[in-house]
Amino acid sequence: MYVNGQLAGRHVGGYTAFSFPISKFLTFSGNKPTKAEVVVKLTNRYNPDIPPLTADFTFYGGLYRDVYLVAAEPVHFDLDNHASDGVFTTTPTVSATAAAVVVAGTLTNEASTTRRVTVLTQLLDRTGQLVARQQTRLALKASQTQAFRLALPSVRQPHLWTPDDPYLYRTVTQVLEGNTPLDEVSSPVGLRWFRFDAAQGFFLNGQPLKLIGTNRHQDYPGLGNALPTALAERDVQLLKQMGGNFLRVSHYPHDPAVLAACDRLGILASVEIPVVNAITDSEAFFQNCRTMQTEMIRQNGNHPSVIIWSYMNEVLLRLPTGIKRDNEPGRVYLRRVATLARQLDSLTRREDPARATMLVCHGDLNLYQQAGLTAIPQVIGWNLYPGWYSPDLQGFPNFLDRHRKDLPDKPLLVTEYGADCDVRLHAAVPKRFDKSMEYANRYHEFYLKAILDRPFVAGCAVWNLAEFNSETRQEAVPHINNKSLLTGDRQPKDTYWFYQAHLLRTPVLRIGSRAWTLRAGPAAGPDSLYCRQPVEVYTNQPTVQLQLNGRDLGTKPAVFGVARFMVPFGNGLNRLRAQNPGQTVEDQTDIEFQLLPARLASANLPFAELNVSLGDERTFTDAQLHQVWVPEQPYTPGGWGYVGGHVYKMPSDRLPYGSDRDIFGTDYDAIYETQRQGLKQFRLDVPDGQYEVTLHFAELEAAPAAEQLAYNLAGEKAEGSQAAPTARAFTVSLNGQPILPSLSADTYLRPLRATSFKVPVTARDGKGIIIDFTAQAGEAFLNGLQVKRNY
Ligand code: GCB
Repeated sequence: MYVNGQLAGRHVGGYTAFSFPISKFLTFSGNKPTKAEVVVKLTNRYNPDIPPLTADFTFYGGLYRDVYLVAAEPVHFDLDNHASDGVFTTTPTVSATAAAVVVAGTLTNEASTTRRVTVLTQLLDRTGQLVARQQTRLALKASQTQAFRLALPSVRQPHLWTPDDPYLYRTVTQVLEGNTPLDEVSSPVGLRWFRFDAAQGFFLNGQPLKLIGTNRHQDYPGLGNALPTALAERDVQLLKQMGGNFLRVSHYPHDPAVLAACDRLGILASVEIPVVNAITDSEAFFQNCRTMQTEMIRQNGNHPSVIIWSYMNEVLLRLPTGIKRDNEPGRVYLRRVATLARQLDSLTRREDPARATMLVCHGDLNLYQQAGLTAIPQVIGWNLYPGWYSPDLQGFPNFLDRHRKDLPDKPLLVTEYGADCDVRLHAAVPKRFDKSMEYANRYHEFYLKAILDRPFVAGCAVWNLAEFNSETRQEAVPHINNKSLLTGDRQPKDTYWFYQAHLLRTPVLRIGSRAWTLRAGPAAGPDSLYCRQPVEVYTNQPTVQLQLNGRDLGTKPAVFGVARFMVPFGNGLNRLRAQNPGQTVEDQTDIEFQLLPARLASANLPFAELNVSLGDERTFTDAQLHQVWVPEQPYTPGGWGYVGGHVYKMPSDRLPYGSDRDIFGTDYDAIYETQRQGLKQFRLDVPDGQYEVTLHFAELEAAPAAEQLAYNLAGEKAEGSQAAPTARAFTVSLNGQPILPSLSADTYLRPLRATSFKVPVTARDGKGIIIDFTAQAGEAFLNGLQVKRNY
């Protein structure tokens, strides 16, 4: 930062506050400073000495939090202590009958004469009544700084702070010269005590309390990291409304408004510095980590919501190039990581003995043990994704039980778990990595049960509260990580209601599918006028009764918070109403259903449009265009479907079908990421009339030339190999007319790029629409097909 052209100070790191004294750069007219120019220069260029080095979130830049100009009297509380308040309130002992409150800090005299002052601390209750006070007199010589420590008289019968009753006292600490206040700092005070127990979990104020909540990133669509504080506070409120009591502030300290909201709303919090995936073995990196940890603690330590300081996230996930867990450089690297962890852990315990230290690991227990990391912190956090990144959900409880056995003295938190959830995608038979809402629902049901069944698990934090930007991700929505309970614009997914049903004690009854109110599906049979699809109701009531357009669909028991119904949806508006038998709580939602005729020439249900995602098992709802894409099906006479071919599957053990590569030139990646290869025909036995056919293609089998990422802040190239485009050529004809005579890499099929063609067609003589695919080289393919009847 420069003031009037002179360097005032430098700060390293993008997630903690910094402050610089600027008085000496100012010019004065009398005792008023004349106009000054303050210039802040920032860079987010990759620097191996500054964490984070890599991570699954976008490293934005700029000054994105509040900036203050602080004007102080010559005698003031310390302004140069790592951008902290300079005054620290602690509660060394708290019980149900008495609480000790201590206020400590440093006073500075920048005047040229000795000043005699009083430092006075008052503890006030929520209504502003004085509870206790303490003061001390100090004489500060010119340019002297002096520490003070004021132990307030014990608070009798304290009103304890809990998630249900987050009662806040506050300290107001003043420097007075005679009766004139020169400076004042206040802090929230929550009187509570806690402990972690390896066998029994977490205790608050002597009572067991399962910590359940989420992680959060500071991210919002269209704003990046530059969130107004109101949005940061809203996130904490949404967590509270879900019934959560825990927030892992990941993977770096957030705006102070977040912890202030946690204090007010009764959310316990863990905060960490951004050491993610790997370290650099340099003194500068180690020093920067220590400074960040110190800044984090001093800037946030006054928040009673904080119970954990953490300092590494999955630090062994990405071993640097050439380093293997069992070679000599690997052993050296692991020792250095452990050295850094020990430094940060003991620094934290020194700085703040009242909070627990935590190190967060990915699910490779052997590796963290081998490195000696599991022995260092007071609590171990595990980020566990069995059933997502690895095949079997059962791996999750197995891992927890293994921790209990192998590390019997170490308290544990499940610091992350989650599954991608794209609210546009729905699967009748959900599969791992299909990104459907239904798979995420199953995943969370399984995980929460395993967590609740194990008292030794102190708590858990879902990854993540809301969707967030991650530039290098290539998913159904590229650059977005959607393992979350809320969409980017903070609309609840079904999983949010699921947790609410488990966590709130007030009656909860919510029809799920809030993000799936536009649906489509085929009629159950040639003369049928309905299609059965699932609807889930999230509740803490024993049973749920559901009505469809006023008609009773029966009563179902809620099993682990969910009552499941198969609803016969008719074409058009379907009003669902759910209630508990006592009718004390109810919910209602409208679902618009586009019923597709089983027989396309049906007079009862005239054909209007069909949108098909080939090689896909999911439906895709496009809220913007008000269209629903249905999964492919084989052709049957009278109906529609493909003839021949097979589902494309990228060589990956995770994806059940399709690809997860970013498809360029479209926002409909999910449609273009799946395809049917080798198909011969697509037929629709539509009645005679005038139609419009749109065919969608994207070559999935070759990687594109590396494209520069929009936020390529690390200077890395886009991921992916430079494989040559697949040799393929095919023609497409429509009702016997060649419409696309030469589709190949030389014409339109550029790798991972969306291409579509819209063609008018007349169906006549009862022959419907027949699209023929003829391969000259390789296999023909089709990703999506839309057919609309014009008249
Ligand atoms: C993790 C990381 C987190 C990622 C998450 C994911 O383990 O700690 O930063 O975003 O997994 O979605 O893969």
